[in-house]
Amino acid sequence: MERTFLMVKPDGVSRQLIGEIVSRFEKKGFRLAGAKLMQISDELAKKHYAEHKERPFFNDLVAFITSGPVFAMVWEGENIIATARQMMGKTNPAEAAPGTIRGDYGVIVSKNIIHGSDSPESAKREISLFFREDELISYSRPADASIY
Ligand code: RTP
Ligand code: MG
Repeated sequence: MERTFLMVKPDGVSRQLIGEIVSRFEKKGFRLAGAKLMQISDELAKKHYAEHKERPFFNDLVAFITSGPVFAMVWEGENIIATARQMMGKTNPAEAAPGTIRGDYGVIVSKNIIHGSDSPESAKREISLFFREDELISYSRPADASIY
């Protein structure tokens, strides 16, 4: 089963959206494999966003993601990496469709509520940055028989 890394950013935690966001993925039919509220260190933030290190907004991005607690999660399900990105909506909430998380709750690009892995390679890398293997649980639920 495919896994992805999702994270409610400090603005989403502050806006009290953890439950709403978890609920959307749960209702969709995806399965939570691991989760934790955590304060990201400067070092972890720079690793996580390494692909953006030459961008003008990199320092602001690192400062923002370390500015308060985040809710880090691993979810699993068929085609979850691409589907979760669709559920999140476009990077800039101003362009994100209504019905998506960013479209419904975000206003500006630097405070866009949620992070999600953008490819299988990113998912693998990000999951291992944030979680130890023994923090992730594989299990099945009665509902899985109705979802698949
Ligand atoms: P994320 O990595 O957070 O899930 O977001 P994403 O894939 O949709 O967007 P990405 O291109 O990876 O950008 C990472 C985060 O950088 C911030 N950003 N700011 N000021 C700007 O022009 C700008 N552009 C991007 C956003 O918060 C974005 O989520
Ligand atoms: Mg990204």
